[in-house]
Amino acid sequence: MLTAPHRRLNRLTGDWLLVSPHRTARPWQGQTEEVVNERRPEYDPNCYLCPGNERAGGAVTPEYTSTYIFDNDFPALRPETPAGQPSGDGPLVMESERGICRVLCFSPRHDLSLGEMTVGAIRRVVDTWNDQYVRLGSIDWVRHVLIFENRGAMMGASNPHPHGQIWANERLPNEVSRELHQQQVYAANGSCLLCDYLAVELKDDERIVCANEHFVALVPFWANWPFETLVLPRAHQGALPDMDAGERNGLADILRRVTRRYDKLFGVTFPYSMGWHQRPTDGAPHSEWHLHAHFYPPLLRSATIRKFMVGYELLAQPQRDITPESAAQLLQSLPED
Ligand code: H2U
Ligand code: ZN
Repeated sequence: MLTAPHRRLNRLTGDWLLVSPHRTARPWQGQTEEVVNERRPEYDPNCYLCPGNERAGGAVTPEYTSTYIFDNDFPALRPETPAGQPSGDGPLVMESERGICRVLCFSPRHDLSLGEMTVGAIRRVVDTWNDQYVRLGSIDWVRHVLIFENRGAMMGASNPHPHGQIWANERLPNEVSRELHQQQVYAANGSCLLCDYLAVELKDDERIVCANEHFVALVPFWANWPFETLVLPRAHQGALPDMDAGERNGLADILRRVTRRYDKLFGVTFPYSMGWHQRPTDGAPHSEWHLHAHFYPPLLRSATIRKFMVGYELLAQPQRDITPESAAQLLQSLPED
């Protein structure tokens, strides 16, 4: 692997990433903070996601025992928005956008994170994701369903109770459009981008974090965030409904293992944004699309020192010092229990 400064192509987005491996030795006099690792109660009377509590706006979260899904009380998108009308061809362009925003509680327990739940409990989260993808995706105007989780205050999560969000909308979001284009271009040569990529990763065995019979978690060759991972099925599947019961258990297992490793890395519940990229629900078959999840964690070198996407990253292109290979080795060396 190159030790000189180099750039790598993100095959999923088409973006270049700058890698500067020699720079990891530079002195650090930046941000340092105290680690606060407080234990949360199983039930918090002030948490709007705990069973039986009132939410902002007056709705009451019921006494749920497994997962619980509800329409976001402060949705970014609304289903009743009128269908989009482009506003002319001048420099100012806008369109209305319809959508549905939901919140999913992973567990009634306030104190658990995904990695602390049992495989069986995570499987119920997987089944709820699947059910929501099918239901929302079958609405005629919904072309894309994004299932994601913001974990930790550092990533903007509003509450430590284990939960995620689902946004379904009328048009493909930017990231998904880019990935769709890249996968379509690659598929024109007769094979799947992520199937081919996974085969190379399994052969190289340099960036694999953990794997089971059905899923592989790895630090992508083109990873932008220091401890970014990509979780993908070994089989060519485009969305959660393509998977059978055994594969869904495999998915629950790999999610538990990845998040447990993350939590061990700096000794804190690891902050991240995680989300599923599934095939669009626009009615086309999308045989080019390979289901995957991205984990984007902001931490760089400790529980509080994060990577900032500033300066060069904001104005030019992403850049990293610690290589994807060394990040993968670190994550791979951690225990899961
Ligand atoms: P985040 O923690 O990822 O921000 O997700 C929590 C969502 O919960 C957020 O989108 C919604 C917020 O709008 N919410 C409710 O729907 N009801 C509430 O009582 C508070 C927050
Ligand atoms: Zn709670």
